[in-house]
Amino acid sequence: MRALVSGITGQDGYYLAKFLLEQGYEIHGIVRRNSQKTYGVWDGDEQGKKLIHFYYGDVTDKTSLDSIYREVKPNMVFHLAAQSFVQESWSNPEVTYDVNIKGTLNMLNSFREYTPEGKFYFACSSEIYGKVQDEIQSESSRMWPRSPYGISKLAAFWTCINYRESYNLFVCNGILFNHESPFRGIEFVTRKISLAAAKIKLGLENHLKLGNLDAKRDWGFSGDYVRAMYLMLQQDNPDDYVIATGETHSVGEFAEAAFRSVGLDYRNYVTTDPKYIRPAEVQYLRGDASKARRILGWEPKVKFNELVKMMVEADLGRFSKR
Ligand code: G4F
Repeated sequence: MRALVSGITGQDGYYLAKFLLEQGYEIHGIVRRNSQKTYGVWDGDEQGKKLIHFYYGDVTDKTSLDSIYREVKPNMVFHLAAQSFVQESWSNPEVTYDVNIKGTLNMLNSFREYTPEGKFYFACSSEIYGKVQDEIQSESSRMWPRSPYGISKLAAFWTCINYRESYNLFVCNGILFNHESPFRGIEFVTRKISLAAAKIKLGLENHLKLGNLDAKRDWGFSGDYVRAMYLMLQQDNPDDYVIATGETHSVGEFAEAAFRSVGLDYRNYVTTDPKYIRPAEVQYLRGDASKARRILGWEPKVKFNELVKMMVEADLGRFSKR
């Protein structure tokens, strides 16, 4: 079995490829050419990197995708590449729309042209619920995105459904709620906090500036969520699934737990800075993954406190070695 993964250099691409390798898959990943020849998370795993077939390409460049699809002829496509930072999407809405909407359309068109018998997974997001209308959000909840990022994911979500219905393709949307790990980018709040808690503990820094401490998220572990992506493509029929833990915590609670795990009180170190407040906030997310539980047999394994601890310990390890 051959899997093609866009966004392979990020957190989810890394966990997904590791998981698929264990299942005996051959992994082909699309990487954007850059002058430093960096491979994201894989640069910390030279052994793992050797097992992946990398191709230079860009989801906004259909010509590059066509030649990759022609060469790889994947049985499964996992389209994870995105401009994934919500805050950035207000500064760069056009890039966000190009990468997230046009990029998805390009991936689907190449898929349709070269491997229509294959299976396609799209990394959609709980940001599509935005100004939530239900206490707990499921596949049938009303969608009300609050950022250019959320809008782009909603447009791509409907594009995937439309391709499934119009051309009878096996295309699934994973509506993933926030999922984190020690490989999370440092611009996201959980990693920003785990890094700061570790550095403050080691005496390398003395404070942390955050934005909205009251925003609530349903945070799970990326390593658990990539299993759900795989399971969606093992079914007989394509469908859309919410993937979430069902628990919600505030940013302040995350900071509290992270600092507590190194014996510190976050209130002595965390201040708020208006620079990190968003023009329109998604105040609350909590997902209902009962459909994924029922049909895919999927369960998250890592609990909130374990996730926080895992991230802080990894950052302590990284910085105490220096
Ligand atoms: O960590 P965040 O930047 O993640 P956000 O915006 O929820 O988006 C992530 O999850 C989505 C799934 O729901 C993905 F689709 C998306 O690609 C990404 O992975 O921010 C989380 C919350 C927000 O409410 C934000 O306002 O944390 C709040 N926050 C408070 N202070 C902060 C900060 N966020 C960041 N990034 N930095 C802060 O200093």
